[in-house]
Amino acid sequence: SQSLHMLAVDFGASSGRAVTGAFNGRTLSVSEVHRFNNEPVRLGNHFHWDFLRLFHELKQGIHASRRIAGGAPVSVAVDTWGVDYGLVDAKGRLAGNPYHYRDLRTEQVMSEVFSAIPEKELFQLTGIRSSSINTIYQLYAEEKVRSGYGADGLKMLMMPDLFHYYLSGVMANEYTIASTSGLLDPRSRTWHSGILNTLSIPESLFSEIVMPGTMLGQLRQDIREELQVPDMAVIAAAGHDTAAAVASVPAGAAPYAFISSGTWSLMGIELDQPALSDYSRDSFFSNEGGAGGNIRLLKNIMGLWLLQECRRTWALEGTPLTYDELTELALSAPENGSYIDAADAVFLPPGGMPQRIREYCRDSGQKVPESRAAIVRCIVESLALQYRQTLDEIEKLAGERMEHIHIVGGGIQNRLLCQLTANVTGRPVIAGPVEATAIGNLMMQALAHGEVKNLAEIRQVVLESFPPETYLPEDAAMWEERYQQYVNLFKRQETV
Ligand code: LFR
Repeated sequence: SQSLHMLAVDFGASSGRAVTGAFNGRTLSVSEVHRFNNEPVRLGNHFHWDFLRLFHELKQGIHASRRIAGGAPVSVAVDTWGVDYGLVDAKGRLAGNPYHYRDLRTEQVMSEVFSAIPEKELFQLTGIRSSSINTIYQLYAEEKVRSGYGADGLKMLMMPDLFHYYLSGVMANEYTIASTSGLLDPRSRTWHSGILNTLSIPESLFSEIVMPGTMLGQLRQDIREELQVPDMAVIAAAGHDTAAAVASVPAGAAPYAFISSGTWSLMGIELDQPALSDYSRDSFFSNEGGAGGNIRLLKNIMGLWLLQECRRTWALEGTPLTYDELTELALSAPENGSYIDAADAVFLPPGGMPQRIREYCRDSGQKVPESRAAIVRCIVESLALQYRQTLDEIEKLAGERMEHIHIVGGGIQNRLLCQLTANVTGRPVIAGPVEATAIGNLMMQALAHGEVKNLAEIRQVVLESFPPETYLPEDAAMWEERYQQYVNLFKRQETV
């Protein structure tokens, strides 16, 4: 056939998928060939990703892709969540299993970092809000890195780069994923050597930054033989899942805000230049790197993590529920009117989520959501209210009104959340595509192959290939009133 066949492997924090794409020059069609769970492991006092298992799943995905109609893919690209990394020694061996960003070892070091570089200054230098998950604090907490002991020839590869290295043997730091580290200068888009020197993090850990859509190399011969697949190019597409998802927002010309909805909700806009004002910092925005080499100005909101964790707790207690059942519960819940600040860092670690939510409501002087139904309702409404607050902030930063909200990613399956987002923001919500991350990954590969020229062309392809669904605002007056209550409840406080 005439189509270009490609493979995207997308690692999310709770599951991963291998998706093949066929691009015929006008539209893309996708097909999932492998899906797997991503279950991090607590080992001793620490929390890790199961890297070897994940690499195995990646290979399973490549193997499964060889039988698709039209022939095996000509290229593969990996994207993952942000901020995490592996260290590779001079012999190419993985030096320790990568930590999970929800590991608590960074908590003590943040204040040490701030005494070397004040938090405000860090934001001015990097455009990244300080959060305990960021690579900068993780690397600072690594004995080996800062003592220099055993660090000879050590390289730091962010998760997608690490997968690409073990697939191809080529080391590179790709721009979008590197931008989540808190160690990049958002103006020059290079590693910030001033920060590295001040924190005694050796510059030798880092490789040159490559831009999204760069051909890295070929699949290693031993892997090709093991998996019985033909030659395949390995591409640094957009290594950060959120950057890939934003690349596939089917947007037209009108100003819009995006929400990439999954474990996290990432809400923001795209800019040519970083927004480094005090207002941007005080509203907890980050300037990350976009797939077009531009800036993604966005805020991390806890997202469906809140629901995932409640579901996990309830299953442990003997009540396993599907996400649809959870939504049914929320719909059946009586008006509760209790809210949480879904950007608050207290919700970051795993465990005991229903109880933490009850305590949060109690401590902020609200009615305590006792039943499961009341808790689910509280989560979903609180997310929508946080989106509204973030929209207000975005409009102030951009100096213009956003006409629509585009929501992409797995979270759009929660239709209640989509509708509430429209109601609370008073803007039409355009939902889809659900597989935004894999689609963005595939289209950035198409860009590397020279089949499309830029983000605008990619978005046109996505719009034609995956028609989105629109939710119109309802009950505007009621929600405006509730939003005012919400704003008064949570006058700015420390967040993620
Ligand atoms: C979403 C995401 C966010 C990042 C968070 C942690 O999957 O990549 O953008 O802040 O995970 O890495």
